[in-house]
Amino acid sequence: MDSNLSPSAKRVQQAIQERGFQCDILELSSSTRTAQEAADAAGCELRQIVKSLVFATAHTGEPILALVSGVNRADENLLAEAVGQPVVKASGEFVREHTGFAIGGVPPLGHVLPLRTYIDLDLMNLPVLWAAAGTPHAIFSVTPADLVEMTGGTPMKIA
Ligand code: 5CA
Repeated sequence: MDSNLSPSAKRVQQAIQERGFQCDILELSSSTRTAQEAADAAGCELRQIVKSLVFATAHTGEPILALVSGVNRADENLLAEAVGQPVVKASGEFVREHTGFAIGGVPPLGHVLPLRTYIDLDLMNLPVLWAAAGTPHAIFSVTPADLVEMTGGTPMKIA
């Protein structure tokens, strides 16, 4: 384990390792807060960035995680169909409470409790992806297949 990582990035590294994967987390001085900044920092295309977007179910207030390509917008109607009730974009406070991370660094796994997760199909045919690793300065690369396995997410048309 890289002991120079910040505590939030370490939690992500731990979660990745607990699922039997080995990913190197890059903690950078440059910002990776937005998808475009993350793409610039990784030297990849915007579509290879995994946005980890949190929604709340309208009736039951359950957190839902949508992993969406950097070039796409999550379609709340498609998400609602999958979930079985309407969903609304979560507030920063809700995101922090249910993931343990602040907006701009929310990772696809390693949350307070595992979140029901859906994965944008457009991510699935790319060779490699980059996702946030717990802070607005940390990212890691992962293949689509490994992302599915480590998050337990369902690949689906959600954008
Ligand atoms: N680190 C980058 C690239 S991986 C990142 O986290 N990008 S992101 O797109 O997944 O996270 C930023 C997202 O947080 C935005 O797309 C937006 O959906 C959400 N967001 C930004 N500000 C707020 C806010 N005030 N309340 C709720 N959600 C917000």
